[in-house]
Amino acid sequence: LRLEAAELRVLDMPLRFAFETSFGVMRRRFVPLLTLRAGGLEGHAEGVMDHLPLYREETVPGALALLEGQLLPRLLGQRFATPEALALALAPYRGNRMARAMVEMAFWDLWAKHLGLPLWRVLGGVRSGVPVGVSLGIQPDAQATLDLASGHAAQGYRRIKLKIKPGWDEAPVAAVRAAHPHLELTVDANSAYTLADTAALQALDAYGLRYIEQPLAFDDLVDHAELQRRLRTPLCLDESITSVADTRKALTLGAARVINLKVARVGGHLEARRIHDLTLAFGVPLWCGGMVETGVGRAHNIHLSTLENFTLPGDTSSASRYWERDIIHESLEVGGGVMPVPDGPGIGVTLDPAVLGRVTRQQTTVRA
Ligand code: OSB
Ligand code: MG
Repeated sequence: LRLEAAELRVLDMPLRFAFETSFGVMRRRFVPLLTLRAGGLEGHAEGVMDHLPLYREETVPGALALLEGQLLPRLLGQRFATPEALALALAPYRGNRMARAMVEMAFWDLWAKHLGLPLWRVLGGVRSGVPVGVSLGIQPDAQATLDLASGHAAQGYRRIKLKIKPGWDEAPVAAVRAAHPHLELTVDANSAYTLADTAALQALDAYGLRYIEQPLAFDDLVDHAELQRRLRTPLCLDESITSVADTRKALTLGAARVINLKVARVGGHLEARRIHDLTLAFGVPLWCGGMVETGVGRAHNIHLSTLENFTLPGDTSSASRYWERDIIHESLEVGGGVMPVPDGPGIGVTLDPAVLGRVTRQQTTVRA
């Protein structure tokens, strides 16, 4: 496949509700969307970085400058026979994994379309529907948290995850657990705690949580290992895992017993599959995280979630939760706690030009 051209758009996507985490309140997403063209085919992927480096270091302006100014001009005009060949061209570059993932993932979509197969088949997936949970933001009080959790449990979501922060942890967890003794329940702190908060985290041991997600620093493994020794509840790492090397170190240190894998955080599907294979060998379960993606990013996540070791419910909840109108024609909706895997070629979803026209704020074409 000879990469002929690339389109880079920035979409302005207002959320249907404000999503509050320990690091801030998200009301809209500025979504960088990349389209690669080759041989009459198109491949799509979105970036999951934010305008500000609140989750990890990457930013939308940084990614746009890197892609437009450096990466795309170097790649366009070249032929890549496989995703592995493209990955070799990206391999020398350090960090910037969300930006690199945009190119890698768009190429996988192209590649699978070129083969005439759905992406999940090309990746080696083993299921045509994926069990999912839902991530619920910080609410004004415990009653509001309980109402929201009960509503989503009734919709069939297989696991409820509550966002927490120091001073807002045991209260919402206790409220939801009291009403739902058997619900698969987890919490996500997005790096808001330190080892000095050990007692507050130990208090959560009483509620039978499946795991506590990323309590400590985004770039830490050592303190998580220490914290895990002090807790009964398994730790799950999100922000700290950017590569298979990180994963090996985390599992060897005992820093996590569960991994949240986000393909767009680790540089793309090849690195995600290496992490998948490593965790399988370690006997550590995986689940697929989300970054409030549009249908394009969600579709990539869903295809990845079909691999064998994704044994815990992921965060790919229904697109209609976040978006009044998604940018794709197909609807990605959960039924009975299961998200069906799109079965067309590639990621199996197609862009809706009318919606795209309304939400596109910037658009650049880069040619070979
Ligand atoms: O930590 O998993 C996270 C959203 C934005 C940034 C970080 C996270 C999240 C979520 C949302 O939890 C999951 C989703 O995409 O629905
Ligand atoms: Mg998380």
